[in-house]
Amino acid sequence: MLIGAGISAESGVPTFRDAGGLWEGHAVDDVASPDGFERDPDTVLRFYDARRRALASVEPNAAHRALAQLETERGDDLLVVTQNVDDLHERAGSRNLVHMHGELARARCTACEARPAWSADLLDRPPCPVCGERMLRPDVVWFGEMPYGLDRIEQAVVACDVFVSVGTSGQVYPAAGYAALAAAFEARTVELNLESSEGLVPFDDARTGPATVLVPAWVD
Ligand code: BJW
Repeated sequence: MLIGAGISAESGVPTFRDAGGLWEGHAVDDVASPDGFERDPDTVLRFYDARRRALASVEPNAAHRALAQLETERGDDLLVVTQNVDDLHERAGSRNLVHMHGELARARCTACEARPAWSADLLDRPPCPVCGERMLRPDVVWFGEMPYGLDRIEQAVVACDVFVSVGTSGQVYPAAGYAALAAAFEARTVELNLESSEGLVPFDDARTGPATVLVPAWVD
């Protein structure tokens, strides 16, 4: 399953590109690129500190819970690949999970590459618990950076029987290419989204509606 921001929208986590989304008030390059961080680290750290704090007041929804339930039935046959940096899948109970664009709950040290839990607001520049340098940044994947877990993800995509895309606009690569890759390896492809995305190839089955309705129905 490939997951995007749409699955967490009904929990109150804003998407990126929808009306009212996160990118509406920000130039993407300012807050989601290594150059933006170099130019103005405080603005970027404030943006991620605020998003991390906001996570404390949201809860997993029926779509996250349905996927966690599916994992209890299917075990390792189900891999959830999320582009989201929130922790709502874990809080719902999913364990077989890849956060390909990183996690708000972690920081990354640009001095020693440690990925400690994000225990204080980064704007205060806490020292890295491993090397002591004050070089922590959000552990998220910005444009131009390599996403996490690509080998594991690609192995799963080419081997799966069914590829399901949930709540992603399909505009960001390499994730946006996975449905076409799965189709090339003869998987059945399914999209569950509020509005159809315009992918590289059409999905075999495209269902439109809110994730909290579509995902539990699909799992049943
Ligand atoms: C609902 C709903 C409800 C709403 N129910 N649904 C090939 C071609 C062209 C360019 C490239 C290419 N390959 C690489 C690139 C460059 C670049 C890229 O893709 N650029 C494009 C903009 C063109 N990619 C990269 O730089 C990536 N790295 C990379 O490629 O490394 C080299 C490499 C080479 C070869 C192989 C592999 C790698 C890195 C991308 C990093 C993306 N980072 C961000 C920020 C993360 C940190 C943060 O959270 O701040 O990730 S950008 C942002 O977009 C975030 C998201 O994960 C990502 C995807 O967004 P998503 O989830 O799709 O959200 P939205 O808002 O776009 O859509 C919401 C959807 O929900 C909509 O469809 C709604 O309908 C739906 N929805 N409510 C169900 N209730």
